[in-house]
Amino acid sequence: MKLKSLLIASAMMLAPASVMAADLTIGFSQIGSESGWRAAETTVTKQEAEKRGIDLKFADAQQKQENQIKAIRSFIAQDVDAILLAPVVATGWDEVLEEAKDAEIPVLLLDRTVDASEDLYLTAVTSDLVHEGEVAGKWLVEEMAGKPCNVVELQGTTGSSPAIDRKKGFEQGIAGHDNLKIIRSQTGDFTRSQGKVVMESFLKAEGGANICALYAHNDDMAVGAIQAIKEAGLKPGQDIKIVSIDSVPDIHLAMAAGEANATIELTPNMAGPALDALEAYLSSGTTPPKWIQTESRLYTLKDDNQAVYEAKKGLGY
Ligand code: GZL
Repeated sequence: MKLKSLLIASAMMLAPASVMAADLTIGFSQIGSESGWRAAETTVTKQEAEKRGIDLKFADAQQKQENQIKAIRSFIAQDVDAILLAPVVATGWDEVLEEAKDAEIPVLLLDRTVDASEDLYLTAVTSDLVHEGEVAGKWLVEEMAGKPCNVVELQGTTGSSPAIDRKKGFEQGIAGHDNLKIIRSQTGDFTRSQGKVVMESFLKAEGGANICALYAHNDDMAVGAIQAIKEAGLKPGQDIKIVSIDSVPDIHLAMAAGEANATIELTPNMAGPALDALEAYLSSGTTPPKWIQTESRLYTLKDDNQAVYEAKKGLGY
């Protein structure tokens, strides 16, 4: 543990638990607000920091990696005690993470990973993104029960770890089931608007009758695609089956109406486990595992989706 962390640790060990985190100033470089899930993650992160009396410096990168790098450099200049980073893409972080390491400022990754040496971050709090894609694929295998099905795929942000891993997982999930064929796959950048635009292009290119299912890397793109499917005169959830990921309120509203079929839940609370790990590291030198995995669960039409919608709608999405 570096001198700076040692000094914080000794100060925190002398402080009563109630003020342990109160002295911390933490920088949070957030990707932006591209989806309902992202908005919820921001809300929950601010709540988790407030609960701990942490002074959170928030920076919205508007989906741009250069803005995240600028924010991290600003946090280093302010000599914050730690940095939370939700990395928009997986590559291009080595230099700025080295700068944070040289400044003895621990970096904790939220909801996405980076292609960089593990010694450049304290821990990554994410779901198993490959597993999420696999669950979606296996759901479709069961749903189609051997019947032929042409699948179109709305990928997340190009170069992001969820887009890479959810695509890989879905392909693993349908492997060996030749009745399922991915006929179109393109990024919708995790947004509703792009999800609608790209689904319109799929429908134009293929014709609705040739598309049996949509796999969207997040619910927001699926909600946008539902609009496109309706405008094409087709019934989403029936003419075209829809499976996506996040479990935001609006996908449960669509499922309650039979307009979507399945979603895999991603918790927006990545910050809670991250801040717990940070406090243990700073107060008693407990080094966390490099990966803290959050749980995922599948929701289908068998669930009470109206009740799930009601339960989730006030949670910052
Ligand atoms: C996945 C997360 C993704 C969400 C999207 O861990 O990074 O980013 O699934 C969000 O809704 O845009």
